[in-house]
Amino acid sequence: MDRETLTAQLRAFRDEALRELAAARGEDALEALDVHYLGRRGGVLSGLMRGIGALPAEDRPAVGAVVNEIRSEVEGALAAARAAARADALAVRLDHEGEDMTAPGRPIARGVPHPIVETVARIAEVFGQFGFVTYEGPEVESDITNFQMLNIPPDHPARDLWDTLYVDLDGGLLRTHTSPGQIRVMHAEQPPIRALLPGRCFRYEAVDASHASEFFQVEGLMVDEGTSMADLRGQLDEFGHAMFGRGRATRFRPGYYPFTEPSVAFDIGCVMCDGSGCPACSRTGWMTILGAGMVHPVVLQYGGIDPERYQGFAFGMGVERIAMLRHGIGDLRLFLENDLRFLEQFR
Ligand code: 2U9
Repeated sequence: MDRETLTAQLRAFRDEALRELAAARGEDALEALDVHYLGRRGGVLSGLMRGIGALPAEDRPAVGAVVNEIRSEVEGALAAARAAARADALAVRLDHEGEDMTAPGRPIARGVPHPIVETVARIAEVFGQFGFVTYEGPEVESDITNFQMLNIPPDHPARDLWDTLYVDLDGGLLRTHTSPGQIRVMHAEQPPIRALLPGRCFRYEAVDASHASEFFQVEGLMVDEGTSMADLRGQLDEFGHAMFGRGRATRFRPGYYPFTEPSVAFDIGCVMCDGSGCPACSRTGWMTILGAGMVHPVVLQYGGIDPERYQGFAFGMGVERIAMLRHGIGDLRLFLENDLRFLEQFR
């Protein structure tokens, strides 16, 4: 190998490499050409450089200078081609990914209050106008707070009114009504008390269209000096009219609860037939919407309140029943199924 031949081969290498670089498309293709022509091991230029060792010593510096010149020329062309390829790729990406500012927005799905939540809110609004304040109590209570302090001693026949679910924890049970919360309020507050207790309650039930093992209750409790049955009658009357219409008939009937004495059932004129009698009201023309009464003196005492000085009334209602009557819903299991076709009707 002589100097002229090697120099000619180097120039041919340069011309070919520059041609290939100019024709290459994409960063991957440029990477392959980089390895092929300039790779330290096995690259075309490395192979040519081995020829330098075979030249006479006086020729080597001149050929070495040619090698350096050609290497930097090819490296420069490669860097420029890489920059151009990156710019092309970015332009293509932006072309595909660019935001279309004229596209319509994606709708944001908005929820609706569950009909039970909405009904509780409406009940709280009506009684809120009489000064009732909403409290909440725990769902796990004890035999003492759920029964004994409400004048329902162990082994008393009244226990049969509540089929109770017990939990494996310190004799706990799932509250069968929100009444134990009222006991807590009496201990926490001084009269006058006007407390509203909404919440989930639990009973061991055979489930059907009008029974579930979990349901919502709202209870009210008023304690003050001189509170009477007339106050109860007036406030429930107003409640019945606010919830079911101004022209609605209302009535008290005698009832029984261990924690109130006397006790009553509060009825409204049937929402289906307006009082003339139909299957929905068993042809009586009346529907019971809640129970109530004057708080039993023993229960006041359990709440730390002196029954010689204070009187109180209490009432309790099943929220599902109120919601069903207000919206014409025939099966209370619908409230628990989370079926959007049902729930969206309350938007
Ligand atoms: C205290 C004292 C008395 C709450 C009351 C009722 C009558 C009543 C039922 C209605 C339908 C329960 O959901 S239901 O099954 N409740 O009829 N509740 S008086 O009396 C109380 C509460 C707390 C300290």
